[in-house]
Amino acid sequence: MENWLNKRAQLSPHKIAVVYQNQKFTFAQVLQTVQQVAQRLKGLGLKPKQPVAIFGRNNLETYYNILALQQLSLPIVFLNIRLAAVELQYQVNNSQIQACLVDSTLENSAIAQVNNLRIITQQDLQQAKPTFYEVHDIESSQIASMMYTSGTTGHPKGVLQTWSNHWHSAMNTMLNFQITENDAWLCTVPLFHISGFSILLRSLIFGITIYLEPKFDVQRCQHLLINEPITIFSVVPTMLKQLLTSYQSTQPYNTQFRIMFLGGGPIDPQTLKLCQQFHIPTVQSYGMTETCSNVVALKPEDAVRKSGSSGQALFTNQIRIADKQTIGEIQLKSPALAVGYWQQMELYHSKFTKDGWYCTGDVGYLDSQGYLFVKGRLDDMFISGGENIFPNEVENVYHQLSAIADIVVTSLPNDKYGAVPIAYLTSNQHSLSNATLRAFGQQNLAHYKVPVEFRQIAHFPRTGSGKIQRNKLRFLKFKLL
Ligand code: S0N
Ligand code: AMP
Ligand code: MG
Ligand code: MG
Repeated sequence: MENWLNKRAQLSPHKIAVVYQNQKFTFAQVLQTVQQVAQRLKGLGLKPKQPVAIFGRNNLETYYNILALQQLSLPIVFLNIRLAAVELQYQVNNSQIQACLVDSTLENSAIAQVNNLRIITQQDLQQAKPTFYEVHDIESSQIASMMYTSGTTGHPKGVLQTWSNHWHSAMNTMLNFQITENDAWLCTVPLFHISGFSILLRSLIFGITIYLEPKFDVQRCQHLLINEPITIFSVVPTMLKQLLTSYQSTQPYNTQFRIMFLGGGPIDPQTLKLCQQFHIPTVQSYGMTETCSNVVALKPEDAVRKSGSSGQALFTNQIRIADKQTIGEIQLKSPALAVGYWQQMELYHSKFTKDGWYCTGDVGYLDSQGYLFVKGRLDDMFISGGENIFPNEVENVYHQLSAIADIVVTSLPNDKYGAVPIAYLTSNQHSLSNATLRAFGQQNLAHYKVPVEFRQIAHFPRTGSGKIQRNKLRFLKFKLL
């Protein structure tokens, strides 16, 4: 295949590719700028094939940097800008990136504390000598991007997403949503997550406009949805809920708006009901980094009739419940399924059944028409505002403190984020305080992973074999630190 941006700029040069802070750029203009950035990157001596990281907010710099790396056929490692320096250090070491492109708002953030990393700032780019490069065709089986995901054991793993994976994901999404060139997509979800990056790729493939926003600002989004010809908006539950709280006092959205595309975590029935009351066309979906965005989604026309369901497997995907149980682990097959974990192929293969189905770790059931209902997780992972939290990762950080004898992190329901982490701990020291424990967490973890409460208990309830009984924790008497 030809490079997607180059192809798109040939097919629809005058179409608006991106709108950012009211500035509009056509695909032809985007290509021109991206070529300049790519020439400068070439001038900085980037080597072929070795991955390069992006550390950026949703802004034009990040947008152009991503597309410029694609001009140079370099695999992109997307780093989550909320991570702490130690977490970034692991991913930087593990991914063997040759450099990291940092946007100008983040130069003094955690990324600056990472060792052995070649950082390329926007200023470095501006000072670089433009150098000729050749655009190569896209090889479908090549790695386009890599995004880290944690697990119940071990370190985060780099999910390897190929061009073919992204292509299939986009095609399935197009078939389901019947996307045409008249669509326009609001993107406030991070480009470093598949929720956001997939929008950028769809824009290239379908020739549609992205409204790119640096952060999720409720009033700003309402304004855009009312006044701009936006037709689709990707949201996680916390974003949808925040939109609903101010919806009644706003005008209705523009008449072309047709899909509030909801994914990234569980949603409560009350919120879906409110969407119906307000006539907000909310379409639930189920997907993950490993499947390069949604693999299962409702059809827009089913949104109300099948409210609560995440929908059917998209055209080239298959889902089943493990061992033909009524409710059990969700397993799937999809050409959008990532091809591995970076340098941990054995671990990746261990996630498949003997007959080749990918085990998601999620639990659900299918109704008689094949509609999926997601009910929970097999492990302790939970989601806060669209970000995954693996309790063991947080516990391991706190185990470094000798004052803590034992610690267990669990989720507490939260109106805004769906859930937030809290910790139960045992300690023989009196000096521990919420403030010091939170400060320690914030040094070592992304802030959304830091427990909001620390509950000191006398001892942990355990099974005969000594395993902590997590389900009994919430009934214990505790002292709030
Ligand atoms: C919820 C968001 C928007 C909050 O960000 P905001 O308001 O910009 O926060 P900040 O101003 O930076 O920080 C303020 C304080 O809030 C804390 N904080 C920030 N985020 C969270 C959070 N998630 N949970 C808890 N606390 C949070 C900060 O730490 C700060 O406090 P202090 O000062 O103490 O540091 C933001 O978190 C956000 O954008 N979330 C969404 C992320 C996302 O997109 N997740 C999806 C990942 N999954 C996938 O991509 C697969 C699913 C998928 O592809 C998909 C998903 C949705 C829709 C469509 C699809 C699709 O299939 O295409
Ligand atoms: P990530 O690893 O960040 O890509 O997050 C993917 C995870 O989000 C899935 O494995 C699920 O646990 C969760 N998730 C995604 N969609 C839904 C949904 N519709 N309902 C419940 N959980 C979901
Ligand atoms: Mg995951
Ligand atoms: Mg905020």
